[in-house]
Amino acid sequence: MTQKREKNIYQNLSALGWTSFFQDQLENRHSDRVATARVVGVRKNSFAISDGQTEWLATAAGKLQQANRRYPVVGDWVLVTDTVIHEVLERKNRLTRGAAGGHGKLEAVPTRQQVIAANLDTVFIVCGLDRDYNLRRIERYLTLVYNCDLTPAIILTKADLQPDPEAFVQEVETIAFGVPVHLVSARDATGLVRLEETIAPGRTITMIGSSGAGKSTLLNRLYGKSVQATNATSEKVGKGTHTTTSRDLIVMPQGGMIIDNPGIREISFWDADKGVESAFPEIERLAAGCRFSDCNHAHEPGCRVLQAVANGEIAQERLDSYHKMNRELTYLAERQHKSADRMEKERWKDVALKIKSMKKNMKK
Ligand SMILES: Nc1nc2c(ncn2[C@@H]2O[C@H](COP(=O)(O)OP(=O)(O)OP(=O)(O)O)[C@@H](O)[C@H]2O)c(=O)[nH]1
Ligand SMILES: [Mg+2]
Ligand SMILES: [Zn+2]
Repeated sequence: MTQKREKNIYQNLSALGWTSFFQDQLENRHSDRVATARVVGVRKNSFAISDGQTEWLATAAGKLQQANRRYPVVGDWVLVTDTVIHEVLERKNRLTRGAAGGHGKLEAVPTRQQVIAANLDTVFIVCGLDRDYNLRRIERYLTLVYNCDLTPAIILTKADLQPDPEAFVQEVETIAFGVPVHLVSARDATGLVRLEETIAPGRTITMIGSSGAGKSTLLNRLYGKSVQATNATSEKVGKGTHTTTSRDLIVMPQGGMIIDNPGIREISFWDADKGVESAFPEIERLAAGCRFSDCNHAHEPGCRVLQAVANGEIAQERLDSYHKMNRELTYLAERQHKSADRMEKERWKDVALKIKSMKKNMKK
């Protein structure tokens, strides 16, 4: 490849978020036949991929189905030959959730992970200021995002539906320490200019939230024309039908990228990396003042957290939510640990059987 052509290619890629983190993974692996592209759409059996100039459809090589291989998700950087993806580069980060779980019950823990999107700079937690608005749900989304070690921003949309939308911002700020809260409307353009400033070139945002929250409408509004289908909230369930059914990465005219996702029904966790600690910093801070260092803030004497609930510094619902998510994550970690243990045991059983049969064969 000529140096000039190579330079052009990487300029196009960097507009799509390509950085040295990915470039370094290509060391000593140069081949003219292999192209680098980003997954910008996930369809049933194929992927839309882009190199910043052209977009085309590709399929994943069969070997990527193996359990120990990364399977492409939206936002991934991949190596392709023509229309076959044969490698997914290491991810800078990823947003995951538990899949195939039950309905929020402890015993129905998710059994596998679902990677929603990869290589993200910010996660927009989108919440409509209609029936969608729910402080506890926002807390749960925050915990999900922090569990994946990602950076959240809260987008309160449909501001036009409320006579005093600022009151919602204030309430959300009491549970979202240091997290930017944006009040927007796709109807009357409230807050759009400020929100646009966060869509910087080369940066990737992903939007999560309930179905009908207004994610796609907001994206269209920011884009300046309709690029994603939207739909009226379903009257029957009040939660909206799933209008967006695939995950798409849209390159915005502002230069950044936004990934639109289908609405989430059940917010199940999978990764468990300090999510609760980060989502409930004020409780963690107070806990340092409890008499016992292993205080559970349930009924222990000298508990600073319970004292804060009693005198109104912290809402009882907030503490309940803290306890609930902690229990869930502990249970999840135990389950994951157990299944890892079981897999290890099965692997050794396999090895032992092989040795046994080898010995038998040697005796023959
Ligand atoms: N009044 C008002 N309605 C809005 C606003 N944004 C979205 N809506 C309406 O909310 C409904 C749902 O919007 P969508 O953008 O399709 O919601 P979504 O979050 O993409 O939903 P899924 O794709 O199912 O996850 C539509 O009827 C929109 O017109 C807003 O700012 N104000
Ligand atoms: Mg949508
Ligand atoms: Zn305590």
